[in-house]
Amino acid sequence: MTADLFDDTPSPYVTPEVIAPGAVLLRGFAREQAQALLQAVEQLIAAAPLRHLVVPGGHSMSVAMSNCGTLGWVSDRSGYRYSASDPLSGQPWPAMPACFAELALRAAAEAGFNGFKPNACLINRYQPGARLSLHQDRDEGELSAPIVSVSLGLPAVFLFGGTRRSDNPARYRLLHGDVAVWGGPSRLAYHGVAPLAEGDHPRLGRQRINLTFRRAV
Ligand SMILES: O=C(O)CCC(=O)C(=O)O
Ligand SMILES: [Mn+2]
Repeated sequence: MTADLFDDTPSPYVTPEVIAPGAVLLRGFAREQAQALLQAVEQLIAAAPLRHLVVPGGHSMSVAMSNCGTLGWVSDRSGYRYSASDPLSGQPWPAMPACFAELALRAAAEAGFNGFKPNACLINRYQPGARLSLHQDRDEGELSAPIVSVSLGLPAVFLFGGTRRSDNPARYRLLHGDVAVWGGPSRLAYHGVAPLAEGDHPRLGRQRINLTFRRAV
């Protein structure tokens, strides 16, 4: 059996694991779709390349990002916001592939949030050492919709705390095909990703790809 076949074994998904009110891990939920998702990611980042955004403080993020959908999350020295076009090209972001929207809708429903129609998908690429410090996703305007977050490639340690920055976050190991969903009372929970450990994933090598689906206005 080749490493690649092993990587695409059928989903071991069983049931949601509740990590906080309104927040669940769906372990293995996206495993069967992973290959299709990654093929789509390759096309998307050929059209709208991954880039290290600058934050208002002036430093570049260690995570490289791109977007698809009608709106994309961007950052520069003036702040964070959603933009209908890619600042690199001035062109609209690539459309959200049907397989992305379908997976996000199903994952949200599995977590108890019916009718999720994301219009923004942030594509995050982590290489070893890259991290995302504790933050809230609060640039969306539309806070009644959940966040759906899909992990592909190398394992990561996901930090998930409460709605106050001082709440000590719990740590969860997220693997290829795992999906996290948070909304309702956890919609503004602080979360982040610890520095990515070295590794060699059979499909993605030294990378982790995260797809974060949101309803932005
Ligand atoms: O990479 C992850 O698992 C989380 C990404 C995230 O929190 C974000 O993009 O806002
Ligand atoms: Mn986030």
